[in-house]
Amino acid sequence: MTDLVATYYFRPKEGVDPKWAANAIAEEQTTGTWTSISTGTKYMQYLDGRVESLEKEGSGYICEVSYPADIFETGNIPQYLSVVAGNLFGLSKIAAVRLLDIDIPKLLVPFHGPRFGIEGIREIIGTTQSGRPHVGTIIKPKVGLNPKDTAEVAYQAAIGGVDLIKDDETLTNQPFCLMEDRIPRVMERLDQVADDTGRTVLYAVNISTSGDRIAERAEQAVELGANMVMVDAIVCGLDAVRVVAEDTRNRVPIHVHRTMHGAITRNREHGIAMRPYCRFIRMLGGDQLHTGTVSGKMDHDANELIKDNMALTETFYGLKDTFPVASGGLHPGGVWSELQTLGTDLVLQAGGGIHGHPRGTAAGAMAMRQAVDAFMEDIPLEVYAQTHEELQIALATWGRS
Ligand code: RUB
Repeated sequence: MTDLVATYYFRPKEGVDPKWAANAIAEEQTTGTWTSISTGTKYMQYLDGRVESLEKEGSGYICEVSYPADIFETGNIPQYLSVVAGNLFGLSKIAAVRLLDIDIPKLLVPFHGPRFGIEGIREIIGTTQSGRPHVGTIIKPKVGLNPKDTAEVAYQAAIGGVDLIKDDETLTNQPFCLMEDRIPRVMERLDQVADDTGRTVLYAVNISTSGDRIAERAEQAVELGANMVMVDAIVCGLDAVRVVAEDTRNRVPIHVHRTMHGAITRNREHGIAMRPYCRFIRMLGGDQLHTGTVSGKMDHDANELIKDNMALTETFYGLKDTFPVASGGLHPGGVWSELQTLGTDLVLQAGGGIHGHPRGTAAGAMAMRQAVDAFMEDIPLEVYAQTHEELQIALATWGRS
């Protein structure tokens, strides 16, 4: 296969022929425009987009459009996006259009993918044998803690049993919590946990910033001791993931958050589904990626989510897997549904669902781990909770979801 095939859902406006609409997408994104032009030559025809299929779907249609590999500048992700997800969203005769998926040929994937992947991260945490899901937390409140208090919250979560601690998306390097102070303090407390328990806990430092500074910021974070970095791939631009992944000074896994994605992915008829993002972020080198929960606070479609996670883990040109992260309103009472639906190669990440535990952060982390243990031992949550107080309190506080 040398073409990139993009699958779109679209709904034409009343009276508009769906075949015309599908062709309009293929032409707008390749060699055509709204009228015939005198500047076209026969040579450009090899760059034409083609409608490969068109089928009715609900109140709209699904079409596959193939784009010849030659239209792409190999490795230029902004340019890839301009072709498969460019002007088409604004065509006035098409009421709604959503990019559902992309099938990308190998020659357009000159990337190394995740450096660590699921396997590499499991090795760091020590869960290769058990294969248990990882538990993570987002420091809460999102912003407002100083470096010392951030480190204390991180310590409590780590001692309670989380595998991963991360900054929230709006915390970067503000004066009230500078990286140069925050990172050493958090890492010192995590080292203490390692000394006391023998467990390594990752700290994903949010290095999201302007494109010309992000590699330097990743390096700074790693020099200060960070053992993971976090990139907000949508607000930074997807290519930021590649910049950090390919920087040889960055030797730590990359946690990819997707703040702002709801503006693009949420509408089932218009925008871009999460699937193409999963494929892009995996090839660009994201070691972990938020894809959503089935029980949490964010809108989701379980069928899409299952396949999104598959896109991160199925065979793909020899690249390593990306670890899917379930996050957003997660708490111990939701753990069972997450694992039953999404499997155990999953990072279960809870902010409020840990720090909101009536007995505090450490107890919240313990409750999350107990919920995971219950699932892994196939003991119903309520039964397991009878002998695990932290879980019992969590279930009494938030119930099951
Ligand atoms: C979760 C949180 C994350 C969201 C993002 O906090 O702050 O940023 O999970 O979700 P809490 P997604 O656990 O308190 O809800 O990446 O799925 O959009």
